[in-house]
Amino acid sequence: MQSELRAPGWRRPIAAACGAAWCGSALAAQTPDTAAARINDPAAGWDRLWNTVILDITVIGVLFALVMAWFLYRYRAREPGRAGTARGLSTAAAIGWALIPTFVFLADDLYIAANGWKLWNDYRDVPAERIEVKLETGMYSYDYTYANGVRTQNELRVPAGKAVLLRMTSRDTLHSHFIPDFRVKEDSMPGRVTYLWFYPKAPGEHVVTCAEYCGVGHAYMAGKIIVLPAHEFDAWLDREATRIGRQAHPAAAGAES
Ligand SMILES: [Cu+2]
Repeated sequence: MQSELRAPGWRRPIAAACGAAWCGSALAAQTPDTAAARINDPAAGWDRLWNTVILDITVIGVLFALVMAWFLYRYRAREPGRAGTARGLSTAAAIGWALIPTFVFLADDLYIAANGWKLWNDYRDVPAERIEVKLETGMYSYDYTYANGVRTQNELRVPAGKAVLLRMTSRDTLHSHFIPDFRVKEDSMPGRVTYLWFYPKAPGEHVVTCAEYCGVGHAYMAGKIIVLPAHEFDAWLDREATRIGRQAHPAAAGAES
């Protein structure tokens, strides 16, 4: 099961090389070996990457604007009909002016792309310690089914401190399961199982919303994630299982039959 939820092998060497550029990964070796430490949650990484992109395009944009403004001022027409007298560049200088800025900006783009690739690979590798919930989307609801058969609609309860994997499909058209707080979003579609995972660290409530236009009720297709302390979640799941006449634990169900 784990193998199908890992990035393909051919991407691993590239991801590893990209990882060398990712300064945050150096900290991983110093983190204690707890369940939380073993979960490589890319959520914070997406924020860092977003901030890097915003900083880069701001610096580049301001730099270009200043240079352009200076050129406009410096080489302005001082009298009507006057022709410019600028000297032409040598071939070497012209090639240098074209190539050097290109490679400077390309290097920055590749650095950002490499970090994005590394994060995406982290995200596609689902932690082994997790709970799994099936999700069927439809116009216009999110229908969740837990491993013990408990079902909920538009409300997903999960335990704090455990990775949650959703295996998703759709009964009608394309939908999307977007949880902004956890920085995850994935489409669900008919005839195919897609997945997403997230790592809720603390109790609380989080919005789920559809991010794929799916029909006239799309704007109302929303739900919530309720993160409970682990013992409260277990108690709730057991209660619900009892309520629908099933046993929460397969072993107990086997003992009764
Ligand atoms: Cu939708």
